[in-house]
Amino acid sequence: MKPFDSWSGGEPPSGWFSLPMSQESVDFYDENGFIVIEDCFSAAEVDSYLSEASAICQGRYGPIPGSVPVPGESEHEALARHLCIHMPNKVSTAMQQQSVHPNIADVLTKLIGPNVKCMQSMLFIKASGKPGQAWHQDEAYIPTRDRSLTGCWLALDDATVENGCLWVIPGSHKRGVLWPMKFHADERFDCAHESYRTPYQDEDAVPVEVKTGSLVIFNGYLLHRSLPNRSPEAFRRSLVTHYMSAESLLPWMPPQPGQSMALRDVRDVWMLAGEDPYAWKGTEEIHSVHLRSDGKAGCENWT
Ligand SMILES: O=C(O)CCC(=O)C(=O)O
Repeated sequence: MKPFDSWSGGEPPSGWFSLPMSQESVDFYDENGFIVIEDCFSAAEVDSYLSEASAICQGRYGPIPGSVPVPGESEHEALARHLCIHMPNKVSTAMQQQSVHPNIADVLTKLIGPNVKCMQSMLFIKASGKPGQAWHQDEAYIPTRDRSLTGCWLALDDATVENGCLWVIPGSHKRGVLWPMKFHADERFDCAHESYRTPYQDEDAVPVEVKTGSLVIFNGYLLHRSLPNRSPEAFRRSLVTHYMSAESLLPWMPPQPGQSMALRDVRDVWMLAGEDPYAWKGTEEIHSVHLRSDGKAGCENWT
């Protein structure tokens, strides 16, 4: 399998991959840090997640802190008020079930190992004019210790360069280096911080244009970003879930006083596949559904 940048013709690959996972797709992932599985979810499944997205944005599953419903607003207007909702699985049974879908299990048990747990979901609505997210590595947000963090990005609409698809730097996961992050003032991007001091240029990136129902799978060390939605009216909706090996502890938050940093293990997790070697610890409900800011308010510098 050749690395992405040695494909001839300068065109993005047209075929991507499909289920069941082939050795070729595993090799492509190892080399490039991402793969696309086309038709991973059916049209009916995608429609059900879109209905759930509307219900969540309209407040039909209860209030989302920071989201204020406008009396009489249309479904379109309710959606358009939101850039990204974190942890929609905490209020939507369908989205919780999506996070443990057998097709995701089929893919991730081949990429991560037999025992895989999930710790996060995010629903991007990204209406026309809404910003993208600057260059980053997901591992800088979710530390997994063994570098097993893997993102699964499900396209609920066709994702194009115009409406703000993902861009990735193929192979940027391979060094295993976590680059520093800082606040940025770039209006193209939301509040999330930006990786810097990396050895890569914007020109090294490729767009990941995918059809509805495709799943983009990417390594937690892969540098990726998205640009604003420049289409006149289309949404660019996606459902993103994050996974890691169940053997690895998840030090996502600082330890309590008296707790060891080395043994810190956030247990707001659920199993995708296999066995949880730490099942004896039980699980906890820490996170709840919440909004991501689409502006710069509250952003601070950190490295
Ligand atoms: O979908 C986007 O616009 C950004 C998603 C992303 O960067 C992520 O899920 O880590």
